[in-house]
Amino acid sequence: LALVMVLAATSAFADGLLKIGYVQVGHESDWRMANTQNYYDVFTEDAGFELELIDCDNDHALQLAKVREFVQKDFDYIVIDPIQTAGWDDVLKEVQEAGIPCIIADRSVDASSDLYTTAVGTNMTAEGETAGKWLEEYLAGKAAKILVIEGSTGSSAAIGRSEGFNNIAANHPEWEILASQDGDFTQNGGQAVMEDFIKRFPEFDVVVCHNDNEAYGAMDAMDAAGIKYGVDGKIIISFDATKEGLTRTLAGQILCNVECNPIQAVIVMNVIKDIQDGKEIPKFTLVPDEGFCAPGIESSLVTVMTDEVLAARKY
Ligand code: GZL
Repeated sequence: LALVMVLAATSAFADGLLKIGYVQVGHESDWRMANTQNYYDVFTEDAGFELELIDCDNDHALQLAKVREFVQKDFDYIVIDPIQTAGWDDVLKEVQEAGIPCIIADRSVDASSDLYTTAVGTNMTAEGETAGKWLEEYLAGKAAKILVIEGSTGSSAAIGRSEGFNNIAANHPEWEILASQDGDFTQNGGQAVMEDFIKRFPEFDVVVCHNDNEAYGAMDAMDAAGIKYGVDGKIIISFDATKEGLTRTLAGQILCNVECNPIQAVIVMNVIKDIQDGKEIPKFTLVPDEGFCAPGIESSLVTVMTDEVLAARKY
């Protein structure tokens, strides 16, 4: 039995590759596809890794099950991008008891940071505040009726962006948030919510979309209803600043687009290497991002889009 165990142990490391299990949110948006591709580009065998990435198709229960599977298969590292913030304590304890380092990436969990090794991600509340501050600057005291197409309910991205935007809106009694509804970070979701909003609210000035794909859906709905948007129409604010999102910002269709950088795999890989080298690692590593606005708009807060800015974008 001992010989068998030794052989088994050596076979696990025979190829010398670190086995990384990544439990991914899904494939709901351009941002998500860029994030997934980035992990495949970085965690290669040449770089010393064997990556298994599971697309959990926005199914929280499936995420928990796949993490437990990775524990059974004795992965060297488990990386989790949590669909929702709630419900992670038990499975994180199981990962910890199995002695497997666990990295929370992109979105965050409502669990004690004692339950995982470290986290890597953006500051979603700051992203929401950037959007609010840009609107504050653009409206310059004018009143506004605001509609919000939120991201997936319960996700740290939707929670953070709403919290940040509302932090700024709280200072503006002349702003009226008419409604806020979940568009699930998809183009179809954004279109369905916007169609409902158009029926319910004949008067509105601003549509805040929690990601670019929702913004495209909102534009589809407004096009179908003959509603103009852009510098001479409704103000569309979006998040993610993907290549297509910034193309539409440069075209003046989206007036403000707040980046959330999906290119996070190298940061996660460097954290893993530091753990391998026994280095002290921080509990959180911030992925920096910035904001953009359409040409012709003066702003001290965000970058004004130009052809050069768009050409330099990587995703
Ligand atoms: C944000 C990320 C969000 C993106 C959406 O970090 O989790 O999920 O904003 C994606 O495009 O669906």
